[in-house]
Amino acid sequence: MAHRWTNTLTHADVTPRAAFLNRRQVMAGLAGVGLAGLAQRSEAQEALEPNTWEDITSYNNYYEFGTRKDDPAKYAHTLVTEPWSIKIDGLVDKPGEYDFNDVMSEMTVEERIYRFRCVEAWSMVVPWNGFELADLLNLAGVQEGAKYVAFETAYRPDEMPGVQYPVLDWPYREGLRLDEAMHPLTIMATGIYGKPIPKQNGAPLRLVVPWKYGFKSIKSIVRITLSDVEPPISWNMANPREYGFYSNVNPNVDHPRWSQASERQLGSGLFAKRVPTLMFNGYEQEVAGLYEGMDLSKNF
Ligand SMILES: Nc1nc2c(c(=O)[nH]1)N[C@H]1C(S)=C(S)[C@@H](COP(=O)(O)O)O[C@H]1N2
Ligand SMILES: [Mo]
Repeated sequence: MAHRWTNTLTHADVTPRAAFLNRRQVMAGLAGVGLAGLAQRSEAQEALEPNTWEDITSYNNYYEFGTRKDDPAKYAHTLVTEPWSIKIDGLVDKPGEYDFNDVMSEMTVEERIYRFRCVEAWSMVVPWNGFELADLLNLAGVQEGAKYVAFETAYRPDEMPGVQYPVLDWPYREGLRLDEAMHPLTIMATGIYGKPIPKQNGAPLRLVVPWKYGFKSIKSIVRITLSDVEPPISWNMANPREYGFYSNVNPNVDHPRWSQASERQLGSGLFAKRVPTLMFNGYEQEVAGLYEGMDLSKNF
């Protein structure tokens, strides 16, 4: 593991449930203002316990396989992920088709436990395995003048039953500003819980940008293009009033049809707990600087 980020959680950071409950019991027996903050901190820590493999791989959004949450787990097995290559083009020194296995042999894979917040106001905590997108972009050599990175998912009507429906203008497209793409929190995930990432989660590699709504985290990527103009993205093309290019998690900017102030924290239990949504999904300290001086309600 190359380095650790303050908001990069590993299993070691997760408070075991029993220890947490004990501490709470101890605190309940104590009075004092100072302890309230401490109790709150433990609460936040506890909330970062990763979801189960079952949660993460059975409740998915991957519209190329259908729009129900259980469709991807049912149908994504038809996606052929071997061999796989990623076309990297545009403003790069070494454009071309990059074989997935060749890329993997160059990358350092780490575990990153991140909060994952969908624009639909549900969230999970996922223990991803992956490498920094910056490392891949540097492999291709980003040219002076590149300002944005565009991504495309595979479009394969024979393997993707959902693309016969015009839910989106396929292929699924996403984009980031170059500085967002180069940020060390931005990863290409290739695994979950130390296993290869399942097809319903975007095998063999998908983007994860933890401070943005989940739809920015585009799956099964076949193309990455560096350019000097903001690229069109699928959800913004479908509904520009509801989905902006930035889509940073922001409890103060509501979706036109629902509040973003809180979220349902999904768990394998019987019900989901409603918790307040954090600015930049809890990664404010790391990423707020990227948006200094911007009006976040306009650049939503
Ligand atoms: N190609 C593609 N990527 C996609 C989507 C999709 O429909 N197609 N859904 C997005 C949305 S809305 C979310 S919330 C996440 C869900 O990721 P998960 O299923 O791994 O939790 O994937 C994102 N990436
Ligand atoms: Mo989402």
